[in-house]
Order: sequence, then structure tokens, then C-alpha cells
Amino acid sequence: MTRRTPTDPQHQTQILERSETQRPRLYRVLLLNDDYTPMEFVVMVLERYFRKSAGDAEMIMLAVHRKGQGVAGVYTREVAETKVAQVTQHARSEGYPLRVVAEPEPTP
Ligand code: TYC
Repeated sequence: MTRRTPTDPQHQTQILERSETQRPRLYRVLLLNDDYTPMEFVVMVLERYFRKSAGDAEMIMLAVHRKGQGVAGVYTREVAETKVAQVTQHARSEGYPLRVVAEPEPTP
């Protein structure tokens, strides 16, 4: 809400009022399935870039393999975009077509 101060209407001083602290929007980093990227590479990506345990990494990789896509992690925008860039660069450097994208979480 924006308003002029009651003591100073002529000078059009404005106060920005917000009832709650703003939280940053969060983004999902999604892994997309393909036919060529090795399963072991995807598991390594989940462990190294998304800090998953070996067991969780295996489960997420298999879910992506079966269902077509899956969430690797949820982060603020800059962190999500950095992970997308790092993982994409690593996959390309190995010659793999792995696709990684970030999408905003629905607003709660
Ligand atoms: N489908 C791949 C294979 O059979 C494995 C894979 C899983 C690839 C997840 C990408 O995001 C991915 N080798």
C-alpha cells in the first residue's frame, strides 16, 4: 500500500507499507529424460550438483527414466540458473544430450 504522510501532504512523501516480509520465488530444477545420457552420469550429477545421497540419486534418476522428467532440487532463481548452466556444460563436455531446465514453483 502506498500513501502520502498525513503530516506532509504537499511534499508527496510516500511510504511503502508491506504487511509481511517478502520471500524470494523458488524454482524447480528439472531433469529431462533422453535415450543417450548414461544412467551413471545422471546419478553422478544428482550427487555432485544436487547433493543427493547415492540411494536418492538412483531413485530420482530411475523416476526420470520412466516418467520423462523429475525434480532434482528447488532453489532461488540465481542458484537454479547456475545449476542448469553447470550441469548442461558438464554434460556437453562429455558429449551427452542431457537437458536440465528451471521453472518457477507455483505461487503458494
Ligand atoms: N534414459 C537414459 C538411459 O536409458 C537414462 C537417463 C535418465 C537419461 C535420466 C537422462 O535425465 C535422464 N541411459
